Amino acid sequence: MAQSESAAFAVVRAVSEQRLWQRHMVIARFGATGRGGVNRQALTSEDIRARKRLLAWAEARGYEAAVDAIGNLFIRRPGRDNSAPPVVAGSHLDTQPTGGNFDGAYGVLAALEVMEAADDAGIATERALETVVWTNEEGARFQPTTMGSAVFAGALALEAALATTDCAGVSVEAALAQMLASLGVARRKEFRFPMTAYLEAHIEQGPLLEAQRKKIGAVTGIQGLRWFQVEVRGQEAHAGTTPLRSRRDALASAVAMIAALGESMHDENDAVRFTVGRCEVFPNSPNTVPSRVLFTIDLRHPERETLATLGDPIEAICRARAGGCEVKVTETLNAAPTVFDPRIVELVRAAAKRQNLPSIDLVSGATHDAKFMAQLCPSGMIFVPCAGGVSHSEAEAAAPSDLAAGTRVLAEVALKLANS
Ligand code: HGY
Ligand code: MN
Ligand code: MN
Repeated sequence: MAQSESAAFAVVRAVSEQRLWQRHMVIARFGATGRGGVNRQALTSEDIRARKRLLAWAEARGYEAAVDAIGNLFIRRPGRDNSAPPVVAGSHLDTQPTGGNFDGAYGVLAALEVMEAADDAGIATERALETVVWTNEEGARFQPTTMGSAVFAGALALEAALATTDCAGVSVEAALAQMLASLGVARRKEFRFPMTAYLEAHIEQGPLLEAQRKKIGAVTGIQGLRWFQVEVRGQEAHAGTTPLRSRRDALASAVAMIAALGESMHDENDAVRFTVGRCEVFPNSPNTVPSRVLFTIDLRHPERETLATLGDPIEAICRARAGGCEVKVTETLNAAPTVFDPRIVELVRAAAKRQNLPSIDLVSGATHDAKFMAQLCPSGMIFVPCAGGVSHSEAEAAAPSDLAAGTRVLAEVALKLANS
């Protein structure tokens, strides 16, 4: 057996299900909602505390930590040849407001577990292994989603990201400065530094693996995604004295827009994913005609053409229902469908097969930081089942044995790439 294979298999055997699960339970405490889920939004004190806990585990192993200018955090286990590009694996620690304990956290903890299993197995790698925590993958507090990896990959300007504000008017720049000061990580990393490969373990956030009794998803790609913000500006007026015909009611116009958009997105095959997830009304008083509404659009589909056909008319549809209000439509993210490097996908399939884990190929309905990494280096993802396919919910659940199985596949693929 080749030395690199025996090294990979030794690390696979050293993966600890118990340590991995225990780490999830510790991270779950940061932002715990008391209803089984978590609210650990990007750059909040909960996000910072979770990162500090991760750093403490890393420091205990002597790993090196570094951050880049958007706060992406990298934890490095050196290799024999530290001039060679590392193999990087990871995901995100920020969550939705009513998030689960595995979306993101799993990919970070699985990557760290691979590094620690290599230590426990006494295995050195040719190339360094790095664990990455991407900043603001969820895009709940600050839009858009996958902000940290988009800036890293050059798909979003750092200045634009830093200027983004949350509902309370706090900027990414201010929140990031607070986090970096609190983390105290001195080393800095450049954007787009060379990597041998990028890997991300993640719960499927869909029903296929569980329904087909499979343990591993060899992810071949990610569906495309377009995010928009629509701002409607009308005129405040008295609810009791202002005739309807003379109103410029921002909410009435926004409702008409959303209804028309919903009709335009209708799809008999139910493949189109159209969501209006946020709607802010100002001044949000029962007896004042709303003067300002801001709502978001999340549009997804596996085909680039359909994303164009459905997404391009959005502005015109909104303007046609302005009802005397001003309308501003801003596209905050346009990510084409991603196809992962077939060599990485094949390594995932082969590792699952060797470890007797039933697997299927699948395209991710959820988006991930891996979509931007696929533009920079050979990238791929490993999915594990989650209960009922439920995610972005406090009911999100996964089995310790499934998380460990996915981590063992990650270990085999990462070690083969690090010693290839
Ligand atoms: O929105 C997504 O697909 C990801 O889970 N944040
Ligand atoms: Mn995620
Ligand atoms: Mn998510």
